[in-house]
Amino acid sequence: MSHRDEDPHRDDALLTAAHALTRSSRTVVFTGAGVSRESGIPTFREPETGLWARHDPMQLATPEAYRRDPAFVWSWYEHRFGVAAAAEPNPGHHAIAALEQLLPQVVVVTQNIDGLHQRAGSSHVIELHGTMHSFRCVDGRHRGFGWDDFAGQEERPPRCPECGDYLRPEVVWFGEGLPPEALSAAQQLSAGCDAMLVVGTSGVVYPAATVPLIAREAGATVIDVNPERDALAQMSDVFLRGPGGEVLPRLLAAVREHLGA
Ligand code: BJW
Repeated sequence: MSHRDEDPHRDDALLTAAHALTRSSRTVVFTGAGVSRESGIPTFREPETGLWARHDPMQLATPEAYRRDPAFVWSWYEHRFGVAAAAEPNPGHHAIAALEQLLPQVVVVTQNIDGLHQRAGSSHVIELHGTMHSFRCVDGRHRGFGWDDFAGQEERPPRCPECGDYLRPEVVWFGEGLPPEALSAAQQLSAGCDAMLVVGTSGVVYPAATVPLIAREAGATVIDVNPERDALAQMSDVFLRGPGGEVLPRLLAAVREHLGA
């Protein structure tokens, strides 16, 4: 397919994307922080508003940082989890969930930890960077604790109910491996999909960033939705410029129209 780089308000780019989706038997939706931006959750790398514009990732998102100052890192996550828990899925999340009702197989592969795809109704979600809803002790011997498991504790970070060591969120920090089953499922699905819808990621964090590259290499049609034209837009077949909460409902409507649904 020839490369498209067009305003989504011009019908041809949107229709090209909708046609690719309606022809697709296996579709992967690959998302990053941008898909949750319109829910009020900050992204990481955007100038001025991104989390890394105000905080040094090496002081907050590494196992070394947690060892050095667990109370500081915990308080930052507790704040972010509060913001995410109060947030609601936006029209972009809802449009992605609605695609499941229209296309034969849709799997969401997300780098986000906020759980908003699941709350919007997506039923098959692979979380590459973990989740804010689960905690483990620092050496990983005891896993799967929820907020209720330490609700009665005053100490921060809270202690593991099994071994008394500090708990930490089950998220993936820099230098840590991704959950192997999640990564391998994401890579296999990407290698076997017909279309990949990429939404709101800068595509600079590896190995997650290989997901659209694998799909592209395997011959899938890659559609990128982003307000900024970055490197992922360059390698995609169709670039729909704009925020996910605006572009995705329009894309959904075009898919519905094409299917007569
Ligand atoms: C909108 C929008 C709207 C705005 N609508 N869009 C190869 C090359 C180079 C480096 C490496 C490499 N391989 C590994 C590395 C090192 C490192 C890495 O990638 N570094 C690079 C950054 C240089 N990777 C790692 O360390 C990974 N681990 C690893 O490789 O381990 C090896 C190992 C193997 C085996 C055993 C042991 C070790 C781990 C990476 C973990 C990343 N973790 C974080 C934090 C997660 C927890 C938390 O949330 O706190 O994950 S960092 C952060 O970046 C977070 C995100 O998931 C991730 C990606 O960010 P994302 O989603 O792309 O956000 P942004 O802000 O970058 O972009 C937002 C986009 O949205 C922009 O494009 C906007 O324009 C757009 N947007 N509004 C749509 N409304």
